[in-house]
Amino acid sequence: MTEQGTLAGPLSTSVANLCRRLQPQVGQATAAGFAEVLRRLGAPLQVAVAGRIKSGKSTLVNGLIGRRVAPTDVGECTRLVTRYEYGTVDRVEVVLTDGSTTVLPFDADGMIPASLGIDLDTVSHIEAYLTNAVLKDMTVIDTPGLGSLDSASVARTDAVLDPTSRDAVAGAEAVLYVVTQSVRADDQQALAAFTAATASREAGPVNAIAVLNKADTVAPESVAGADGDVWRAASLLAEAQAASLKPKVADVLPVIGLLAESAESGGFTSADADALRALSELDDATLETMLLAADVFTSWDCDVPAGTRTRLLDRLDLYGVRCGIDATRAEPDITAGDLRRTIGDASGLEAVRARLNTVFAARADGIKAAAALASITALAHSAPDPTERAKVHDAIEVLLAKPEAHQLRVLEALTLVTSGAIDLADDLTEEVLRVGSNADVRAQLGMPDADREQLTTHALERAGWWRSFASFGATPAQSRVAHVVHRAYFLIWQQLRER
Ligand SMILES: Nc1nc2c(ncn2[C@@H]2O[C@H](COP(=O)(O)OP(=O)(O)OP(=O)(O)O)[C@@H](O)[C@H]2O)c(=O)[nH]1
Ligand SMILES: [Mg+2]
Repeated sequence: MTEQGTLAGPLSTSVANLCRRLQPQVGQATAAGFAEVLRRLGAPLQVAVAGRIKSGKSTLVNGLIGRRVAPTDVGECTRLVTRYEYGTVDRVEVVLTDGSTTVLPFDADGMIPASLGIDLDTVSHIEAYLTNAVLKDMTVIDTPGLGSLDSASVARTDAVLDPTSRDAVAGAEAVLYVVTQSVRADDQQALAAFTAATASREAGPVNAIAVLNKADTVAPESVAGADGDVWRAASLLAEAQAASLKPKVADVLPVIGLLAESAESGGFTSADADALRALSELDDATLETMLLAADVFTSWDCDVPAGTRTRLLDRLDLYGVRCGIDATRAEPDITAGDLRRTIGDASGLEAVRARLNTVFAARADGIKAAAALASITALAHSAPDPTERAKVHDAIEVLLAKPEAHQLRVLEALTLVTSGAIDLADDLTEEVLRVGSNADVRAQLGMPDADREQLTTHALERAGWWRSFASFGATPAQSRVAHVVHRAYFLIWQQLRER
């Protein structure tokens, strides 16, 4: 296969050029290795969705892809890793442990069948190729629930991730970690295990953001300062979780995966909109009673058929039903399409998408290039001909001296800081993460509204501060990071002046 897609940035381009230039000058085996490196460099970023059992991973995956394709809730597929990749025709393959593949038909609803009809012990994972555009930018890897409810196995971090999942997520370059209301000790362990399983890869540091899923089920009275508002309660809770998961993850964002799935995948139909309209015409007292609990909602005597109400509950749950009714009451002529958009907005998915784009897009170039360079180094190492080895090593040396290679040092610094290997004051840790995790200069400097002169002055000032911290105030380990941050600010300053 030849390389596909576009390269992630200047560093990946330099690495790709290196491969292409050297390819005709090396032996067959090394040249074939280069071809594989080129293919991976051009492939979309590999994002694994991980989290505890039944935290809503697959539902969220459907929301992100914009299609209800991943089986949720029941079925054996929730125990398998599924990779969702971009393809020109929809196709699902089961990959067996012996490396062979079998094509799997979609079920009647266009989903991956919940049951495969194949002995699960012989199955490695599932590959789904879909035409959905989102997958052009990232391959999404849905994983089985991490952790176990019994504390004995939870105690052993290794047991959190079974060997099959470990292999299939080993290629992950970024992680979307799904938590629910309470971040428990085993959540922390699962994340640590996941980080260990992926960080041992050449790809280097794992880039993780977390979502507080099922935000609709947060009881507002359980959160101080929420004023009875579910979304505010979830946001406050997510903030507290961010503090406890830091610096392992960049952020914790509240999200309602179920509403995202229903709004994005066409699960919410005009029949559902009609049902919400009928319910919105009920008197307040009846409605409040019905919305108390799921079984009351479906069993209460009312004109909307019970089956329709069950369907609404499946798609929206009580919180989503209330959102829909509120929107319909506020605007009685609202179209089904606008109602669907309102429900989509209430899911919080847009903020998750935006964050995925900033965190992962900012680092994709470095992540991809680091993995490629590690592979190239390994290829050179195993090349039989010493002149060939020297040629590749020289080319890598030249590449590492280029300004764009600075990203690799930034990634390394981020790994040191996020893994806790280096102790830095909280505000400095935050600053390193901000500079290293954003693509946009204003976001890197934390000055969204500043003009160019203010940005230039600030970048220069921080460059100076980090340089003197590197020389005077720091331990040797801190000093390494400080040099990298100093250089990052210097490059920002240079870039601002050149514009
Ligand atoms: N109320 C509510 N329910 C949700 C939400 N997201 C998922 N669910 C429900 O939670 C259940 C589990 O969802 P899944 O997406 O299958 O969870 P999972 O993490 O993939 O589960 P496993 O793969 O088995 O570990 C389903 O019944 C979903 O409908 C949400 O945001 N709100
Ligand atoms: Mg699942």
